[in-house]
Amino acid sequence: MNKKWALLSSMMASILMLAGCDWVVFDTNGPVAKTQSNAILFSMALMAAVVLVVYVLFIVILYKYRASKAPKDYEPPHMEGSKALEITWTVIPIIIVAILAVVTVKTTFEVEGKPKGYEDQKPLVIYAASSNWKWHFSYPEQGIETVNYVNIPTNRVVEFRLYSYGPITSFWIPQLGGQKYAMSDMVTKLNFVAETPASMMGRNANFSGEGYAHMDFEALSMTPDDFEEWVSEVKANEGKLTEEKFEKLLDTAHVGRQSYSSTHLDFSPPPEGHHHGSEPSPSNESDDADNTFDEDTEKGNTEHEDHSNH
Ligand SMILES: [Cu+2]
Repeated sequence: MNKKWALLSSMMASILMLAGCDWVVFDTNGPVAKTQSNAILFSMALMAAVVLVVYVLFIVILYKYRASKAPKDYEPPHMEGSKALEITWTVIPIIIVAILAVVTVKTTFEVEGKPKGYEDQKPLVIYAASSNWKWHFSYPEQGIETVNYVNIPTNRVVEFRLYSYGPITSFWIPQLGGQKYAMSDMVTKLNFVAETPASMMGRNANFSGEGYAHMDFEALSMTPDDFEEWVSEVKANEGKLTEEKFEKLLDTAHVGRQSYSSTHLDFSPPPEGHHHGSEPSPSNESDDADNTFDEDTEKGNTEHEDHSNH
């Protein structure tokens, strides 16, 4: 009776636990999340197959070598150094690990590139910066900025450029794809496409301090028309984000949603191009270096990759 109860309650517990999860990683919206979700499912299937083989062998061997009616002094023939067996249990794990490695590397390169089917589209750039304990979203193309929510058009590549005004955080919208670190000293990039309009959960996935748990936001994908309409509404109705306002915002721990009709990118540029890396000491900063920086900015030459000489 006791055993039955134990079994029943453990079954109930797992059912409740499974019902409590919303499986958001597998509830994909767009090609990047789909690729990652497929890689996870494939790995789990392969591992399940290994577990299945082990359990079948376990049962077969338990049965085959159970206590028998053989005489007490019976000793089975001694086997040593079976080449066939040793090759088998060395080669099989190598094959399994090789398959997992190939799939993982292929997936990693695939999700780092332009999303499948959207290769020749110009991405919509959105800077996503974290500060204690908020997310700032700047749309340089549209000239608007939001706090703690991000709206994106569907069927358009969105290039999130991540950085932080504080400790390292991790930017994660599970339904769009995997997470990446946002750091104070360099910009990291994530390319996503949302294919259906949806309200998605986004959050900081890296413990960064006491307010970390509150660093969640809504990522709302909407049709391109709705997106354009929202952009013009923000431009028409919201105030400009001044340097003073932005500094005050950075210092405020918890804020709700905010919208502005300008971005902080001009007076507080992201750590990319010549803005990345540690601040040089003032004595090292010659006039010449300043001129180089200005020229680069004029050419729109702000990509990290373009700076090979520093
Ligand atoms: Cu660089």
